[in-house]
Amino acid sequence: MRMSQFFLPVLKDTPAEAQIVSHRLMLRAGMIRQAAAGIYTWLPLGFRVLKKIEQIVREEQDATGAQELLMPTIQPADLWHESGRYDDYGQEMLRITDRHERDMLFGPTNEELITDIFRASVRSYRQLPLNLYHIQWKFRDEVRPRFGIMRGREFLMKDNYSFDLDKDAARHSYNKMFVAYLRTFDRLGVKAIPMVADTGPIGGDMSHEFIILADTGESEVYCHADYLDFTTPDAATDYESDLTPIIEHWTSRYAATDEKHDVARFEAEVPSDRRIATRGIEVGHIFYLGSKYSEPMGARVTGADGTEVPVEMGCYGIGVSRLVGAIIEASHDDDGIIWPASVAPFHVGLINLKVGDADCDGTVDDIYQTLCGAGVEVLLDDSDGRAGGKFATMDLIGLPWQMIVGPRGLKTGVVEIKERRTGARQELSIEAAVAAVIASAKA
Ligand code: 5CA
Repeated sequence: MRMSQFFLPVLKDTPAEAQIVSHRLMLRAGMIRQAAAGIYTWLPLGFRVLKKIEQIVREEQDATGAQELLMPTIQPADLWHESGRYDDYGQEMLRITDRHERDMLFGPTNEELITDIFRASVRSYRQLPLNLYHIQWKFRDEVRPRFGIMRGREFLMKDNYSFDLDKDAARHSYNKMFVAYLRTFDRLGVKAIPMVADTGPIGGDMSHEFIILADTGESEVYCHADYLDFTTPDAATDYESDLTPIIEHWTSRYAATDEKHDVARFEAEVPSDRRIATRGIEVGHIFYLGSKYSEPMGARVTGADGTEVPVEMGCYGIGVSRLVGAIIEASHDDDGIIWPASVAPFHVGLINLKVGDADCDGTVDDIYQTLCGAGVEVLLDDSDGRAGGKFATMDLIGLPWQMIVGPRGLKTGVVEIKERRTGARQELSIEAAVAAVIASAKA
């Protein structure tokens, strides 16, 4: 992509309304634009990151055997009367009346709709286990939308729903998602710690929140420092095998959110130099629901012995749009964002220091073609600006690599590459620089 053609409305000044660094950087880097409180447009740079995150989330869901579908954003109120949540949900629910005076709502979550889909076609234990998910916009009319997309009113969520015949099978489905979440967050380049959590308006009697530690997080959290060094289950994990040992390991130390915090246990179980008491960002939340929805909504299945029972359910959410902000909170410096390679909007920023100079233009064009041909995503700064401004913009938008081509270097056949994360710079021949960037993109 050539910057001259790319819609990248970066801001020079720090927007006054943004209280936390990720919100400031997203506005400054031209990733989002507010449409109304808690409602945002995703501009091209931000949208590329959102799509990358979504794709990693999808791949790790699919690896468990879960199937993707797409439910609508607008739901009929009738289903929510059946579960009893229409009245319980309160003012967070955006209620809509259509032209026929029918009560509708913009979905804040999808337990009712998925249970309705399930009960319409599944009757027998032979059709279980079943695991369905979608990645869809939600609306919650939050009292205090804040921190940009971090606590939005409209936000993108991956929500998965599991259906099993009995508690043991439901526990296995829960464990699968637990492992998939560890893998997902690891691939996104962040450390998310599973913590015992409160179930809130979703319900059920067991849940874990996946929390990224950050001072700017909204939740108060307490955990053992050992979690920071735990190893993530690898890609070869067999989801049909017994996952209990992995879950036992990952729940072997104290980790709880504020609502579930037990000071006495924390002090007894965690040595004082290993205690982490800080704030965190909730990027995922998994729930064992039991029959909370299947019972009132009549989602029943017949077991092998012919008896009919309400299906055992679980639900599993990931805040896809929140993750964009959470990753920035975890990975930035004074100059801007530092994207983990897996979610970076482009892999390399190619800077032409002297647009109009035949040698620079020709070399930059050749490098651009070679990198694109090798499947590397390149943002080519072909603008006519000053070098300082170009460097500042590249640092701000945080691509993992920069390749800088200027007339002075070209006299001796060299260009410079810079790794954004470390700031390390190297002068290399054009071929070596191109090879290094291609190798880093394949790593
Ligand atoms: N139905 C369940 C999961 S399938 C559910 O709705 N769970 S939740 O309420 O915990 O939300 C799931 C995830 O969505 C949260 O962990 C969080 O990462 C994200 N999320 C929740 N509210 C917001 C919000 N207002 N803005 C951005 N992300 C949010």
